[in-house]
Amino acid sequence: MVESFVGTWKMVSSENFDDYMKAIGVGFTTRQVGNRTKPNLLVSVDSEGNVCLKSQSTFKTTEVKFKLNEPFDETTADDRKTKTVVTLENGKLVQKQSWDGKETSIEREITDGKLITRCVMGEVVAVRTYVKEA
Ligand code: DKA
Repeated sequence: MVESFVGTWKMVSSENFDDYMKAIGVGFTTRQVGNRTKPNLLVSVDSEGNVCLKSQSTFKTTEVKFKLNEPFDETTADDRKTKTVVTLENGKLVQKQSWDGKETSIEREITDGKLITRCVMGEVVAVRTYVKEA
């Protein structure tokens, strides 16, 4: 259920994110900022099933609103214009972004009360861990 993701999450660790950003084509300057930034992720869902993922940081705040399984247009923090669809697969919230013939996925799951985010581009995987804010 998407409800288990609802709340405010604070990033506490990030592994291999520079390689992931390189793999999706993020330039040097934005990667420098991306590597230093510790975003908060706000997840909410309304009574009609509209899900909102808001990533807040000193670098940039981005927000997407969508219904599960329904494709939508997304502008990412690094300014890619993607066709995105989010699905729920065995408890994992899977955000697939397609642009310029490429595809990446951002997979989120709750493990031991933490929100684990895996950013996958081909063989390259970054793992970012978020904990719930009190
Ligand atoms: C996350 O939610 C991962 C978000 C992936 C963003 C990719 C582009 C970042 C460019 C600074 O932690």
